[in-house]
Amino acid sequence: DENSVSISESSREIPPIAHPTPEDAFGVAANIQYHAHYSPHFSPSKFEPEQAFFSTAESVRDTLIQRWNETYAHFHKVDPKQTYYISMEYLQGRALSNAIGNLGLTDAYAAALYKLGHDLETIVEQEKDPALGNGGLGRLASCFLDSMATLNLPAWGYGLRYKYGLFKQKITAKGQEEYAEDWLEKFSPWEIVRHDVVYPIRFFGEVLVESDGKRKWVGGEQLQALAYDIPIPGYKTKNTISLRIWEARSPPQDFDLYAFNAGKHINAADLQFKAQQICAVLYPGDETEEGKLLRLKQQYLLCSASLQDILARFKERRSKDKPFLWAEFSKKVSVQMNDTHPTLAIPELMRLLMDEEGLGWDEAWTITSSTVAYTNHTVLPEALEKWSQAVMAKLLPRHFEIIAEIDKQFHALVGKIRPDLEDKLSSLSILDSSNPDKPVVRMANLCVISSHTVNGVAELHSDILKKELFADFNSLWPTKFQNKTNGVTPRRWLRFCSPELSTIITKWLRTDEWVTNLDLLTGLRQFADDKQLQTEWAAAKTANKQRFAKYLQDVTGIEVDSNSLFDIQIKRIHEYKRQLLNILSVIYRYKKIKELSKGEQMKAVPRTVMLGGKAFATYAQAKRIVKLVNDVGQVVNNDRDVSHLLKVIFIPNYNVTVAELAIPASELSQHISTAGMEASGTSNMKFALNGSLIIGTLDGANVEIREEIGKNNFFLFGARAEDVPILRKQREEGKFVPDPRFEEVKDFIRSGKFGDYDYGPLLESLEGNTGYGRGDYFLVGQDFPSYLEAQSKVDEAYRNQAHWIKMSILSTAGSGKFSSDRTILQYAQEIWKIQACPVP
Ligand code: B1H
Repeated sequence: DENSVSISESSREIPPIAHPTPEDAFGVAANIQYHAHYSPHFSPSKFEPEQAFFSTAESVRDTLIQRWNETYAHFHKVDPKQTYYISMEYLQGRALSNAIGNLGLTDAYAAALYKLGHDLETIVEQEKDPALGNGGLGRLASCFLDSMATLNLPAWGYGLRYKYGLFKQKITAKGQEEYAEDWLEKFSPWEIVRHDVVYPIRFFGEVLVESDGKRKWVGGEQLQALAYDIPIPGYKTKNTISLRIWEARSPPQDFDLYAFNAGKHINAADLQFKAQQICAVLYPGDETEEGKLLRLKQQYLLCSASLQDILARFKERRSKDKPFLWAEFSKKVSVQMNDTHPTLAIPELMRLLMDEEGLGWDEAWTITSSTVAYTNHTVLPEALEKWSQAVMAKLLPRHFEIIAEIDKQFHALVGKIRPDLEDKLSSLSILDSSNPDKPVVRMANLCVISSHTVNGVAELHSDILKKELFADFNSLWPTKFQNKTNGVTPRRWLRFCSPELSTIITKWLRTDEWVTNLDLLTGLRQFADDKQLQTEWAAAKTANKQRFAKYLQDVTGIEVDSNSLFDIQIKRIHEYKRQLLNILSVIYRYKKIKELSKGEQMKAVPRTVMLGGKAFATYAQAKRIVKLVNDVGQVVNNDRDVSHLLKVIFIPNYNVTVAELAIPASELSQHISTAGMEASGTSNMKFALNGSLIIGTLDGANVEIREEIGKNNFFLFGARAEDVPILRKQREEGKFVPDPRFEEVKDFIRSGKFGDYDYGPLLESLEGNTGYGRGDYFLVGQDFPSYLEAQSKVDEAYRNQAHWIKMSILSTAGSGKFSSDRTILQYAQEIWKIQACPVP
């Protein structure tokens, strides 16, 4: 009859998955159209750039999912030792052009979009830049993921799925204003929600001691962490790894239907609301107790969900044929903590092994301490995390117990093997109760004590860790400390952001292998004097300058002369990074230009000074610096006597996308932190790689960059790290005699030339001990004269364009060391002990 279905024998045959991996323009276009029709997010009548972006991204995603699955299955089969990189921050930047570039499908997608009436460039610009991080530390994590995938390493990232990333910065007459950045407003095409990957997360509650002495954490609030995967494709490899980000939610059954029906709508959704708050924003201001608690909740959610996931995968990979031994754990798993923010991974792993898996303390400790490693990214005392013991004990009572026990055993160990260090214990211990009003947990000490390896991020920084910050730990465990100089991915930061320069490099090196073997760039050295290369190089730089000038005109309305020297400082606004030193010298330059005769003006080098960066919303001094830069720009750019020789532009809303435009256009970049304070810096590497010369101090990775590209190609100035404490002391003692030019500039600001905004607090911070600030703690006055001299050398050098271009070529040629592929390979070999596992 009509309703019966006839099933033949052959209907049991399983068809292959009809997966759409189109590689030619026609197939790609068909696939994009498929998504436009059958994965609709908009009304069907529209196929404008925005719709085209989402359909294109979904088409790319098909290929990424395919490769992600194959990679996961391959890792599962081979069961290699795997690294998990845990970070509170990632700054991924836009994904579309990077993904099709890594897949080698850029031309196919460009041609496909052309068929559909669009151009790739416009489509790429539709994508939001997800800013799930603050600055260098977050961008480093993203460069590392790119290198892990490209090197075929069995490695994954874990992070948090903040609803709102770092704020959007707008500049108004008042200075910086912050607006929420809703990167998920229209959903992200790159994340794949895993409804089956959900873990319970507990807060508060209490610890019960059971009859056998076992401890059990019960009660409190119970939430869940839900996994979202962002596929990370390697360059020219099938391997596609994962950035798994967690979202907090309340357990579904927790929606109190009875309360809701009884009209108590808000009560019913209480836990849902609490869960939403946890992942609402990146680093909520932690001035208040509420804010601090939220940040600790975020850190714990990240660590607990990630460790539960890691344990589940460890078990899953050996449940079939192999009997499973916990002692094997650290031969299969390595965990890297990106600064102290994920420190709770340590007590959480201990808790899971003891309370959930039934291991004893000693066994759990051996496993934990041979699994976790810690990267330190700063020596600034205010950035070294300390949590109130009371807050920790309340939110995470079991973890606080475990931390106290680790501390106790550490004390016993020191007593046993290094009694000479016992009088240092007050500074080495994890729990610091020296201030009875505010006992704290020192997260860095917990990390150093529990990790098998601790590393700094540049030679100088790692030396400071060994000789100063962690000197006593270093004497206790000298082999624990390592250096891993940071790096950046050459894919995003040269190959894709400057196709013009890339083409020239490939042509002269006769290979594009430099994209995965950046040391090959040294091959450019032999051509540095070649007129033909110089001409091509200059043309590429000019094209990049023009592109950026157009962008600046669009966002600021200011017209930029593409023939002027492009001088750029882009990074978070912080006193130690000394944007103030930069703008004070710009003011000096402005004054001097005004004093020149017409004839002298003809000889001056025209410059466009650009600064960009976000100031933390509650960092008043940083916000004053932003305001000053903008006020100086207003005056200088509207002064017809000088504006042909000097422009000052504040680049608004600095982020990864802006960096990709600015760095290739830069000719001079500023990395001018007080020596000893910038752990590494990573934009310095991106600029050097793009042939932008550096004016800088001997700080962080500048030291190594200067070594690699040659002293003559680096504009050096300023005090050395070892002299900084002495100079500060002299300053305190009133022995510092300021340069008259420094006084002249401050007076000029005081005169009201740049408006009536109160710059008092900013200027006072530059004085000796005036009460405000720390008496020019950052040594702006000290370094001002040598900075001006270095700037004059820049002008002089720029007058000889052929020589400048040669230096620019040598800068790129010497940047091979700063590939994150090199960095990650060192982590893999020297810390993680993992090997490549390429998908066949
Ligand atoms: C770096 C941070 C950082 N170091 C605290 N430390 C944060 C500290 O919001 N917080 O609480 C956020 C970030 N970030 C940077 O790491 C260094 O300053 C750079 O010099 C370095 O290049 C970068 C990557 O290693």
